[in-house]
Amino acid sequence: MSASGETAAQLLTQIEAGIAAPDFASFKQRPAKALHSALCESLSQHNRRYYEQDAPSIDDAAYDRLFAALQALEAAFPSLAGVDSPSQRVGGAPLDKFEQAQHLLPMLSLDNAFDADSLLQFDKRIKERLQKAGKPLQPVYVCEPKLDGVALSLLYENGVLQRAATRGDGSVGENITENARTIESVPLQLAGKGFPATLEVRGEVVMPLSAFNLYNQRAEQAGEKTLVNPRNAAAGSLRQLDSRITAQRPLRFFAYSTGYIDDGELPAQHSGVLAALKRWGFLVNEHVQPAAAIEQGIAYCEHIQQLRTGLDYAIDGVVIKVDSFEAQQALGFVSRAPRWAIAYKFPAEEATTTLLDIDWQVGRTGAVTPVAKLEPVFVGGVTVSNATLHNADEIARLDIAIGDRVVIRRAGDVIPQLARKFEAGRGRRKKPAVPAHCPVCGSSIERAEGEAVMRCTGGLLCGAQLKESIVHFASRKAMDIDGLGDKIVEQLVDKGLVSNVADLYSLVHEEVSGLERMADKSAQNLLDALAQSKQTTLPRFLFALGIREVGEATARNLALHFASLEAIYAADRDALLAVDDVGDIVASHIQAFFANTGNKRMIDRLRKAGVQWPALPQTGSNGEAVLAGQTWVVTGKLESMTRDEAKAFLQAQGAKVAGSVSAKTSCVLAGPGAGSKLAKAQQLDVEIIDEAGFLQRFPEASAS
Ligand code: JCF
Repeated sequence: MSASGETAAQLLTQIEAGIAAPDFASFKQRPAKALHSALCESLSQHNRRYYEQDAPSIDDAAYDRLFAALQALEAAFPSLAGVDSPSQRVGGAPLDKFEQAQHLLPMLSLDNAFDADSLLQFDKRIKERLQKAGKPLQPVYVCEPKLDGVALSLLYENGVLQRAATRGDGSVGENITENARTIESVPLQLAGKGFPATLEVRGEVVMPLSAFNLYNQRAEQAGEKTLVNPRNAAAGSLRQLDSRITAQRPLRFFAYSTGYIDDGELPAQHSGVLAALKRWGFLVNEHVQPAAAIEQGIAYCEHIQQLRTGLDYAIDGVVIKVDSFEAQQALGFVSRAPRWAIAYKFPAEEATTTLLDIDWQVGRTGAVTPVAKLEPVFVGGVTVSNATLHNADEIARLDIAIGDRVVIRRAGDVIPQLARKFEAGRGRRKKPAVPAHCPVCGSSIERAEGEAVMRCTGGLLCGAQLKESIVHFASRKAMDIDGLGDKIVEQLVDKGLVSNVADLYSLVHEEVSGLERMADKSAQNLLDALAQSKQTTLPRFLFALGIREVGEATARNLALHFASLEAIYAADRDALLAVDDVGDIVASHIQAFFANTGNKRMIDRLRKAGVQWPALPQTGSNGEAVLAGQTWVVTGKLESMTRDEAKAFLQAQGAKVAGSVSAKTSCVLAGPGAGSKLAKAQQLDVEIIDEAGFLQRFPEASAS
């Protein structure tokens, strides 16, 4: 009962109707708590009705009244706001960028199986290994639908959500905590008891199909941008710098496993962990089932495939795991994929349509690739009007001609493929001609002996190669120039404003604002983004250069190995081959790139324009990273960098960074507010260093 004698339910109805504006300050604790629960429950229900069922039962004004009441109640009783409340999920001020987040245990990937036979082999391998390890031979499996969304790792300390991170490369992801907080099925505070003090929870974020369809229907009516497919919708929503936008996207988090834990225990089986996760407040997929033998697992795959079209979320297969953690441990890993789990992928969906034409597209490195232009056809959840044909040999192999009926195949997120000819067109069939000259710049096309790829010899004089290389240069993992997408690049090149990436940095306001669909404000934003991008890192810069076969990982290895661009210039073939990931072919591409005077001039111009990066740490005289073999723990608040930045720096020096202190810890970097970890370090007599001491020892840390 409240101060005025109403029950929570009655009060709620009155607030919703706008006839009661209670003075919460006069409430006692108990009725306040009861009303708080009722408000939370009601707001969640209305969210679901609005976003997923398209059946709102109240208008926006009534919803706003309920929300305002919740906020006022929490202002009067701040202790209520700490628990799982919709008020904690509205999103906050936009971020400039996402910080890096180091996973305490790597996020795993899964090996794939495409048929029952591969599942039988999986089972056989497991039994053989278990036998060698002296473990019971008949493993129990756990099967679950494989959600087609975005992987997320949640870190809880003492039951409170500390951080949410995307998978990234499996070791380091992006810190998207503010966005994850807006997802109702992400507990801000764990329920129940018995969870480890430190707990990483892994799972998948999806946008329910009903919510996705509804979102697009509403966006279309409002003349706004629609979302491409539910997976992209989930990924795009999680990557918003403005969490208030994420808060308006109907996302759902399903937990499927744990990562690092400390100070606590988990059940001895995967199925037990899933049950525990449910008790702690997570959604766990309702179709999870044990299988006493692999044959049951295979039957499960067929069963789920039947269910697939009736589900309200996208799935692309089934995950089968060994239930016992003891057996999992005995089985171990091959690189990042566990031997104790496998992803059965559903067969690709196919559809028949007509081949209208063949286009030849020129990529960043000059590769000329045929693309089939198709009569639009709906397959695998999207409408497809282009399909890749890989190369000219593929056209011959498929024996296709314009006007033929062809089968299109699309699996998951991959580019649609032209699988085979279904039926030849009538009359004299027009066989596609293979061009001898670049369709964009007219330069001759070369095809190396024994290679399938045809290449335009125009280099950066070819408009297509130039455009693609600028788009690559500006891309998120390269120079990260926000707002420099393909439409803008197209205009910049076509107008002759940019004929080299270095030209980007001499663009002026009038030139940019003169482009189509470029308001004054966006022009300034682009110039600001260009200016900002000048402060970069060596790995990003190397990747941005677009050297053939030098992807993000190779660029990072090169940077860490040589520590400076000058050292890479100076490296001979053997020196290059000593880098992880660099083989003969990559080494040749790197040497050819830096031997080219045009490339050198471009790099000089970029550096003159102010493109720079902090010096990288030198490796020790033995060539090993300075902190190789050490384990560090970072805790408390830091001033000159975030904890994640400190962790990334330590890792770049070769240290392992752990989430908890043990006797094996080499050193603890502790800022103000460090709690139990600091105490434990003192107790174990582990070296402790404060931020000032850390910066004295590693002055370069504050710049990285
Ligand atoms: O649903 C998924 N996409 C999914 C991915 C489910 C799982 O149980 C997974 C996973 C990726 C890795 N388990 C692992 C170990």
